[in-house]
Amino acid sequence: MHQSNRYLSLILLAGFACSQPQETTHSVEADSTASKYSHAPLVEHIYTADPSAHVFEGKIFIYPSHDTETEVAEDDMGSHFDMKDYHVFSMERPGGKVTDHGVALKLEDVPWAGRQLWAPDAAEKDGKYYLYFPAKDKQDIFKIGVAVSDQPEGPFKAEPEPIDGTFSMDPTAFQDGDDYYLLWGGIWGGQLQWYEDQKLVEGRNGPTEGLPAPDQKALMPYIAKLGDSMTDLAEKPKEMLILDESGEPIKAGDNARRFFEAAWMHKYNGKYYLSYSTGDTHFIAYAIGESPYGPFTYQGNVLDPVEGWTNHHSIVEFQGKWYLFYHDTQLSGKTPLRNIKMAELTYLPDGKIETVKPMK
Ligand code: FUB
Repeated sequence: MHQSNRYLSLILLAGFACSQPQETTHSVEADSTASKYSHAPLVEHIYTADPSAHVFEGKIFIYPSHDTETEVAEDDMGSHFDMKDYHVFSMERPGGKVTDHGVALKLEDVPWAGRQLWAPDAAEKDGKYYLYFPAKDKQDIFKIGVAVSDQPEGPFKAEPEPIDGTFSMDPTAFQDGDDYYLLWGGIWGGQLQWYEDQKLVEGRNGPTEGLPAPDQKALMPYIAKLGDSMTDLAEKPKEMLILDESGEPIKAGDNARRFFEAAWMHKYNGKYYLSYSTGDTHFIAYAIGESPYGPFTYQGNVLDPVEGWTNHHSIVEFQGKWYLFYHDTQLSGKTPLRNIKMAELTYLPDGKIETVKPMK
């Protein structure tokens, strides 16, 4: 399709998608042989990013960010990721139709939020669905909110306040039997470096102020058990320690292995896999632990760098196979206008993950 025609269709379809479910078919296998990309975008009618996938009601549901064109200039705080709503997607099977269920939550319907609806995630408990999402509050500080629905696709109703005790962004909900956990955090634009002992240090500014020196322990993600209501934390958040092969915490200057943002957790063969973006080195790395709290030992990469600055993912099991969801910028060539993709994930006999190559 000619680029300007494609752009026009995107605008028209984006407007239409607000009121009508959209359907599109995709392949989980390689993109066409002529393409340099290993996988095709799941949807093309709107820009999507940060896909968090779960199996609810026997289907795969995807909770991504919704990227849109913005006038906001790019900076190291991610101001150009200026998202204003969420759409939820579902598919009955990998390779099948992808349904866009339309707008699930809008910024204007979140009483405490000021701007930037970043990467969300979702959980189900006792037939209710919980959407966990980060947004900057009216003071421009990231907090994590929760919104509730009776259906996996929403619409979701936001709680009036952010979840007490949360800070920074990129929440992930992890279910382990009857226990549910929330993990989160991110440096630079994610503001984690502005906190000491989980308290905001007044006056810290920008992407690097507050970061540890390169030879010091890196900042790590946080985790807390969710309360019975799923809308609060049941305990004080704990740091999730990521160690190197000698049992030493990964250092802040170890940019190819240290935690940056986009934590995800899944369980495979009784072990807890913590995966995350390394940010400025653009990998999705992973580390394995014996408990959801860690400590975790660094293992390698789940996903090599994608086209575009950010890398973000989720991992889910569906009908006995494992899948990686991620994004790149194939449709736009622009960092803030991303598109979600999926790929099959392979475990080696020793429990390691075969690194997914997003480009051929
Ligand atoms: O989509 C906005 C931000 O970009 C996410 O919260 C980060 O993980 C990165 O993907």
